[in-house]
Amino acid sequence: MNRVALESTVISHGLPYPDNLELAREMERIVRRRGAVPATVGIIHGEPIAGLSPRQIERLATADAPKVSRRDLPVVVARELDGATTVAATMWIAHRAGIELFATGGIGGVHRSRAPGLSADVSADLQELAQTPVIVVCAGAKALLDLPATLEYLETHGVTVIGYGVEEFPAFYSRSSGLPVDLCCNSPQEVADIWRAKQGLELPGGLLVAVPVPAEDEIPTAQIEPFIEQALNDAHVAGLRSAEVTPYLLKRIAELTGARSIRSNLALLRNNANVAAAIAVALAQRSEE
Ligand code: PSU
Ligand code: MN
Repeated sequence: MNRVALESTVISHGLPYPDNLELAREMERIVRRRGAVPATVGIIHGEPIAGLSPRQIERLATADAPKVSRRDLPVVVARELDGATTVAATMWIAHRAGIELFATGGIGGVHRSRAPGLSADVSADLQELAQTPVIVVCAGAKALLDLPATLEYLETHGVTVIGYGVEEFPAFYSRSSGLPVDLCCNSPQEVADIWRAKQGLELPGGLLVAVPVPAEDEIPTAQIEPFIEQALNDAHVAGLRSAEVTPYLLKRIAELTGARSIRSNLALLRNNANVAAAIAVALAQRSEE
């Protein structure tokens, strides 16, 4: 089955309306055009759904749905609430629905630590990659995170990190981070081979495919870094904790960088939908052989 999961936290919390709704629809169109089947994931009235209807997508794009990561799943289900799923929660729901591919923008990671003695804020996305068998296609992770620590965490937990056409881990708005990936794949078939090998070995967990933002929409590191510093400082001053941190930082960076960061964000999401769909099609062909 060549289905591709798409997440909903990016719709509800990652992009402003109406860009978010337009993008959610466009990612589905891109996946279809490539010959795969889109399944936008979210929670409606306490029901986890892999394959939201257009009306349900519109609802998550316009209503103030809470951000739902793994630990929040039982709460929104018990209380019959709507929820916008993070990478972690989307992976879990996608896997239960039998979906192997998932396209997103940026994954969560290990945050840069702000104060000595304060324990690190580590996204549940990383732990999910360690245990749930889904291929996650992303543009790396934002440089507001501690990228070296994020990659170390993935290594410790046995998650192979593939650079799609690149040798360096991309940093979301920027194509490079100075940090090497585990290997470079240049085609969807190569990724499919590694996935099938992983399954053959019965290794648990997912695979991370990092695709750099298209060159024309890149914001180079030197240009984005001052804004990241500013956003981190503001978050520190505001005293944010836990699940509030990432949405706050994303919103603040978008405010500070304006239309340019949104354009970059939209471009990489579309690109990732394309790559994920191509891998889904390659996997389906392998299964037929
Ligand atoms: N990074 C981005 N855009 C996003 C997110 C992260 O550049 O939209 C969202 C994703 O849904 C991701 C979540 O799974 O934030 C991570 O949140 P936390 O760090 O609280 O685990
Ligand atoms: Mn966190």
